[in-house]
Amino acid sequence: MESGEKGRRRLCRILGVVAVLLLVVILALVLGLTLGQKAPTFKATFIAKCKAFNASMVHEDDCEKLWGVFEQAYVGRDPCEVPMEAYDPLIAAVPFKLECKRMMFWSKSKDVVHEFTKKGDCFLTLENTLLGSVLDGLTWCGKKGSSETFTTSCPGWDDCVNNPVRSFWNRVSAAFADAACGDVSAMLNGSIATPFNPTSVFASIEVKRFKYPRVKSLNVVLVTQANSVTNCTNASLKDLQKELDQGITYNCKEVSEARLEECSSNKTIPCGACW
Ligand code: N1C
Repeated sequence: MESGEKGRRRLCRILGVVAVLLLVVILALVLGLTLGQKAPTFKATFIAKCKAFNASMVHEDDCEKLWGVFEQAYVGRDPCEVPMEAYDPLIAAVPFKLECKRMMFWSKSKDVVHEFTKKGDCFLTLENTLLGSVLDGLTWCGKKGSSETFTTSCPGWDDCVNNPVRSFWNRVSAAFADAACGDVSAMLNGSIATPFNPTSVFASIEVKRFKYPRVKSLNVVLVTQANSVTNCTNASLKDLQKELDQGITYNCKEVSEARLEECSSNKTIPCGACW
């Protein structure tokens, strides 16, 4: 009698242990799957955006190849030790072929400039190029001793200078500015006190790369709102003029955001006639 009771208790104990073990295995599997998905997810996003950019221009294999060149820049490295030169092979793999007169630069005006460029095909920003469109809005980094791409716990823009995202934008912006020629446009934000900020990518990288006579003029479009604090006489814009290579003509025009919206929606306004 007693031994039957003992046997049952033993069975219960064994069943309990088995149940706990099963739970642990299931948990490990689920965790393993979700953690393991992290890297393929970023890669999948990269490939999908690459293919979507211009299906006719970009061959499927090209996107796979490009991914390989891209990840070489930061994978296995300390995420604060990725200099902009790390992206040199990527830039060499995707040369910019652009039309001089249509290039549009910007600073602190990302939403309004893209709202404007996406409607018509007057101007091209870096986000209208393959690399710009694939990586816009993404965060990535590597880790020493790992071959993975991480999308969380990566250093922020100002956490360290040589982080993978900041170095990418610095390098690709430099290449974009090197490709600029003829009459170049830049949309700056008239709602802030310093539309030409020396720490911005536009001021610290792009403007310095505009060289006369390749670049003939820089046309600033200062986007204003009803209560804008800044106009074309702003002190930072004087600094911009001083920065320009001798020979490049400088122009500045205040254009209200409402007027830009009107130009975006009204197709009868010809290209470049908004200001
Ligand atoms: O620092 P910014 O502006 O002056 O940089 C904008 C300038 C543009 O002319 C672009 O050619 O530099 C290029 N550029 C991008 O195209 C771009 N797309 C997305 C620079 N940065 C870019 N980003 C992200 O915006 C980037 O991650 C960084 O954090 C911001 C910089 O925007 P900003 O300060 O308004």
